[in-house]
Amino acid sequence: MSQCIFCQMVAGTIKPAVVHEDELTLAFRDINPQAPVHVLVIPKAHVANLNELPADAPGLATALFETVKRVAALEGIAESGYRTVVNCLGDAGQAVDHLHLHVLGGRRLHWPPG
Ligand code: D5M
Repeated sequence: MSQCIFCQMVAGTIKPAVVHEDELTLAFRDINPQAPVHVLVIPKAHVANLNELPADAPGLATALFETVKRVAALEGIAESGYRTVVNCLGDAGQAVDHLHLHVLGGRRLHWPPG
């Protein structure tokens, strides 16, 4: 079995609080929310980080952003505004080595991030 915790969610052996699922992507609530809405959007296929997103699979990037938009609508933050963040590798503090897009909203977000 994969050691990757997000792959185990895709496989169903770990059950997150799912917000949306489709053929290519899964969206679930972050276990350590930093805002009233904090959802992670991942590709179902294992991609370690943004650098590894295959250039020959442009549909996957589109699918990820379509899921971000869907999550924002489902969570009621599409009109008020939200932020999408991808942490890539060490200096960004990437903690889980499976590409994930954070969707944050439901409060006024500060800029720049830390
Ligand atoms: O963010 C990794 C994020 O993954 C972090 O915000 C916590 C979240 N996380 C870790 N384990 C879980 C589980 N089991 N359920 C839900 N969310 C989880 P990064 O950008 O890598 O720093």
